[in-house]
Amino acid sequence: DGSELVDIDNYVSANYVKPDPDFFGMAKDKNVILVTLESLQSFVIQNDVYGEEITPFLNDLIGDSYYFDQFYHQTGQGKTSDSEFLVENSLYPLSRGSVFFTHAGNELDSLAQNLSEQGYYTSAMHANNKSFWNRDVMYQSIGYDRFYSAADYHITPDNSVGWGMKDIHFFEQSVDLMKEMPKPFYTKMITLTNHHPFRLDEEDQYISEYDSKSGTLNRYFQTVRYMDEAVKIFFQKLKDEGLYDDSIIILYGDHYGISENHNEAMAQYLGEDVTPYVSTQLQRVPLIVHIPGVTDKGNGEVLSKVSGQIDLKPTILHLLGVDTKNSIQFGEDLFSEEHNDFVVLRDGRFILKDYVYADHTCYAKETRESTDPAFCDPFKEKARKELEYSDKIIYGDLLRFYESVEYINK
Ligand code: GP9
Ligand code: MN
Repeated sequence: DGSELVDIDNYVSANYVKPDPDFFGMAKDKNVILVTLESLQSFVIQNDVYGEEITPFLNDLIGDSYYFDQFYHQTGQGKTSDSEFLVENSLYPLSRGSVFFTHAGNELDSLAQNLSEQGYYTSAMHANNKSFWNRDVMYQSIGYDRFYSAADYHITPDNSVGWGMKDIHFFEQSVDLMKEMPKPFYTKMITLTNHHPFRLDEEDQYISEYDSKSGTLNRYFQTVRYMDEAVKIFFQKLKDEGLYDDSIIILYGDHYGISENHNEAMAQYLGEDVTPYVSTQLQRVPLIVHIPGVTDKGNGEVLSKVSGQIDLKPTILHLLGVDTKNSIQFGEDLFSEEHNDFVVLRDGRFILKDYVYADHTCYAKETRESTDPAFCDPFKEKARKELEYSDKIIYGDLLRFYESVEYINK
């Protein structure tokens, strides 16, 4: 009957952070282009392989954007689909499996639905088979007006590699599709080339391979470099086609690309052992919020707020001037002055401003060594509760009862 939702609603309401009036509505009525960058981790940003920049375009773009350098992925086994779930709903994914498969019929209060109510045309764009990750089913619950999948793209052996269409072609064809969309639109694009096992045609290799015992890590830098080139071409095409000025572009990494199986090679690249502390810090993924007319022309800023994918939904809605006070959400607006430096990963690890809790140990960021557990202890219960409440919503399909809970509280 939804009585369980009352407790959760109270918890969420108590944790609501109010938007900064300078940011609220800053991008009102602009198109929203959300770009999911496959397997992109933060450690490659402003970094190099044998002197060659790995992400030259993104490095420049960061200077023209709000860049969040302490932003974490919070995905589990559902990988890309988990990141989509987090961003659309500001709920945690599940500890096992993918919500996209296990609870595809749930009632949601998604970003797409919220934007539809504001008159936006909403869609997802991904040049893969529509049923991968059960997207064709789950996207109906999320409520997109349209899913541009493999069938909507011109895919040939020539413009494909590995998993499917190469990102450069994906971005080019997507801009052509965007031109036809009713305005304003919200679209979520999902790239594909920078995916394990990170294979590229020779002509697409802009930098040389790394040299370690892990072929995966060695090739990863090259496919990241290719994806960077694709994003550069995408921005140019948005400008050429007149879509750039009326849009905001938000790019984020979906999850790690290099698993713990490659710790030895990673240690060689990083020049330090991959301890549980380092491994947790490697779960950072880039978040770049680019707002033409605001952050471009060198007006960017690096924001070191400890945050995660769960924070994106309220952040985006507030930028567009949409209130989220009555939403069931676990994230906090990243531009709010009240945003808390706290993020919970799906496996229960959590990160604070000065501490990292991993492997049942409290680490100090300053020393990168274990420290007095008392620094982490007060947050254990909050981390546990967040995951538990979010799980309850999913398992009980509790958002079905949301309208009535709102009624009870009034
Ligand atoms: C597949 C793509 C990759 O369509 O989203 O999925 P992943 O393996 O990264 O979850
Ligand atoms: Mn992925």
